[in-house]
Amino acid sequence: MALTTNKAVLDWIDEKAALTQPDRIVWIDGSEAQLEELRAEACSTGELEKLNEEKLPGCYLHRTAENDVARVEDRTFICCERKEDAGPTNNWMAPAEMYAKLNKLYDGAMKGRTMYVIPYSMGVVGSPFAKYGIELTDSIYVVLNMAIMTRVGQAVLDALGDSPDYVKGLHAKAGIDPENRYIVQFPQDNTIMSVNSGYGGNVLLGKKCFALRIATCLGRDEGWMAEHMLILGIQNPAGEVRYLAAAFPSACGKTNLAMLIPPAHYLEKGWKVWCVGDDIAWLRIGEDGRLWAMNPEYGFFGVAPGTNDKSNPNALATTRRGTIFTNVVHNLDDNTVWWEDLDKNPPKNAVDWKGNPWNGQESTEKGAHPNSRFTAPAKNCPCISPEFESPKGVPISAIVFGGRRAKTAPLVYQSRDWDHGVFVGSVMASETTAAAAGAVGVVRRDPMAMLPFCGYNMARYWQHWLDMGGKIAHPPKIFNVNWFRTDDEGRFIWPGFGDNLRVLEWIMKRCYDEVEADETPIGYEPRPEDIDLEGSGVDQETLKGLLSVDKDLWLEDVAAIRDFYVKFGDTLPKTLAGELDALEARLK
Ligand code: OXD
Ligand code: MN
Repeated sequence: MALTTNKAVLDWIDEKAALTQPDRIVWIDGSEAQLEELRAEACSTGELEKLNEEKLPGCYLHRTAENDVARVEDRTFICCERKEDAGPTNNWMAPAEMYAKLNKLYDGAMKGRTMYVIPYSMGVVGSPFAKYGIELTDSIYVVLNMAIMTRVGQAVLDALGDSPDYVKGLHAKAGIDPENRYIVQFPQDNTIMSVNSGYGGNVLLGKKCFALRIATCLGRDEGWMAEHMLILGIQNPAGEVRYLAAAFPSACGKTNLAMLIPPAHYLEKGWKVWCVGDDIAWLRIGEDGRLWAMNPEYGFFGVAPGTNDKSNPNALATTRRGTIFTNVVHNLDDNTVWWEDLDKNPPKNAVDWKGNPWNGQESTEKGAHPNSRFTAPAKNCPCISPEFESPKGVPISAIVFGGRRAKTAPLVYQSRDWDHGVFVGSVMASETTAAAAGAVGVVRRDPMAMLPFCGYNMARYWQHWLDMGGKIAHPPKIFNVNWFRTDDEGRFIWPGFGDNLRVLEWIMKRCYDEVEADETPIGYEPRPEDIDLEGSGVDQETLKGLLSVDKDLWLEDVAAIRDFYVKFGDTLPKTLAGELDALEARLK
């Protein structure tokens, strides 16, 4: 039975049901009883496996198809009327053409299946900052993941009332055919269509598709920002909590930073770090003229391999109950899960991510897929912020950009002002590591870590950033960090992980005018004596090296940035071209 009388919602569902032809339609009310029934049904068909209730209460294992293990950027489209509005960094097709193509793929795709109607909220239900969506899907796995990642159910429909203002999402697994897999955003219709995939990043439509791609367009039109950023609160010994939002390309330790545990010396003094979000921030200007950030999600969709008691004990603790694991190793001895680098004791009697028998003591093959995931409730996190459910979010003092650079970027620098900070974000880059296929050390530009997530022309998105700067009375200060400088043997110089708090402390002091800085051609840098190194194993000389700026390397980077900017032609904001010229002049 329908859970709403909202005509816009009912008409749209009728239309999509006529297209996909499911045998039945089930509305997700958000109750634990209904979710429990769905878990049982998924276990009975093998879609999920129930894990050891004592060791991992409420946890389940799922395997995707082998050809369906990651986001598919080459099959992700932004469909607006004019190609130029999608910009040079997005795949584009005209909406009419894409709808025609997709409608053929959805035609009868749910025959013999159930269509689940998931009403969900990005943000606290009822908050003026929340936005609502409805995802139609034929996958119980999607329903159960959405119920962890977002707030779902009747309360969302009640809050939506009769309004047609919601984001429409249609997902059908169809044949999981990679040749016909499409992840498509239609910003003008607030519509998302995903077909032929069952992998989280492609099918949990609230996440990248809505909260970033569609939301960037909403933010542009409504005067706010949707960003691929973690949100962190840093509590100093005086008990005062200051917040930052930070964007990093993948493989830069974003989840680890979001759940950072302070070094012993800081813990003794009374420092604490609170996680508000690990992936997405919606930023709005508050009545006080500051920028406020809220995490629109309700859970974490984290990469499992590499998560362990040392790298991220908070993330590991978060996954110990109510979690869905995807494509990890199944340990048959005690019906638990394992992944590479969880510990040094891989199970012998196990099943790998492909569903084959696997002996971790002997096999040379990886047991878990490198992109295997946990979907875990944010509230499980031992350091989840008391402000996590705050309807208006938290006030942001600093925005931090980062990347993985072996030599160029120093440990930390502060931008000269907002416009220069936008420039710093627009040229964000990371060097490829041996972990990824392809050449090592190749610089990939990933502006604001948004390259695959910006729902419109990236150059106009930069202009939106610049425009926002003019509207925020008390804008956050903007910084860049690089935890990944290496020595001549290729070893990391900075210890990273919890020790990154030493840098964040300096950043926060800068935001509150509590510390001086040295002006350099690239921005403001710490005086080495202003970073607390006690117990870090790093001495002041080494820190000086980490803060050094090699002008020749920077001039090479300036040339590379010019090449990158050329792609955007006339749409490139003049302010950014000016910032690049000014940087070059300062370096010379
Ligand atoms: C993610 C991503 O899964 O950025 O969060 O790819
Ligand atoms: Mn992400």
